[in-house]
Amino acid sequence: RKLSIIGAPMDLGQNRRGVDMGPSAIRYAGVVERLEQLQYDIEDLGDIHISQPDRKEVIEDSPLRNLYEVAKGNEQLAMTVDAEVQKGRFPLVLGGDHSIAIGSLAGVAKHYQNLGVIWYDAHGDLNTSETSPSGNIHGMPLAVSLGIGDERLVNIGGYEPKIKAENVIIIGARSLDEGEKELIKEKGIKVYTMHEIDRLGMNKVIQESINYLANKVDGVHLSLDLDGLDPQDAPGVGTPVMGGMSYRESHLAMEMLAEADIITSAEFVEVNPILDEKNKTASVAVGLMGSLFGEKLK
Ligand code: DIR
Ligand code: MN
Ligand code: MN
Ligand code: MN
Repeated sequence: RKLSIIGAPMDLGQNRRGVDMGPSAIRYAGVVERLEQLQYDIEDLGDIHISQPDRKEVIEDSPLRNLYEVAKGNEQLAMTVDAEVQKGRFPLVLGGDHSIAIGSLAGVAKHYQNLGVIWYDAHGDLNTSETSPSGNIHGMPLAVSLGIGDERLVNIGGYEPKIKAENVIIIGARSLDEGEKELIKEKGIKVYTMHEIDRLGMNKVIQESINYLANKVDGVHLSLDLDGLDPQDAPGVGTPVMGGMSYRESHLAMEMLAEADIITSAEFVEVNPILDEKNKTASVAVGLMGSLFGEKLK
């Protein structure tokens, strides 16, 4: 099994500095060593380049903060991810803020007819420039990947849409904006909010999710935002929301996905070491990767 690690040190999709150091924090927490123990052929490709906005020209002509730099970084990421998938390697992308899912999915989705997506997050990331309360692109990548939003983001990688609404599952939502709720209804997107997770339990939620995608998709991308976890377990994130999925619920989810052997690409995003407690959140991320890549099955 071949795995390529790609760092995406992006912090321009939101307004808290430090999440660009996420890839370093995750490497420092031992991601390569941890996954090497699982008999993976691992190549760490290092970080893609993110250009910084020109501070002399503060262009506020768009409700999308840092649109040009976010788009450029994601074009770069899409090319890198595409090349790894082409080589038959599993792309594991380390964020960076969640706007990098635009590039990951642009690189991956062209290799599939029906790519499934599991979006593990406190948020829906289904905003557009019209519905966004913040102008932050990290609140938009799922909408963009569905082909909804600014063309300069939607067309990254040279095609659209990347994914279909019926192949998406959101898990852990507890902070959805009005426009996001409308889009979920309109598109019939499958969502397990914290309410459903409390009622059904994570075991049932993941079983149902696997069944929902089975016979429908030819690959599944896992997009895991660390703020999906409860802030007690993952404090180093830019937009924490109380009442999240626990450390154990999250491990169970990863273990079940490993057992089902359905995940074909993944990203772990929003680790911000500046807001963290002694790199705890990066360590949690690495532990979850261990479970996702089959530690329990070994
Ligand atoms: C909010 C926050 N819905 C926004 N989104 C976040 O700005 O669009 N996504 N934090 O991860
Ligand atoms: Mn290709
Ligand atoms: Mn997110
Ligand atoms: Mn989030």
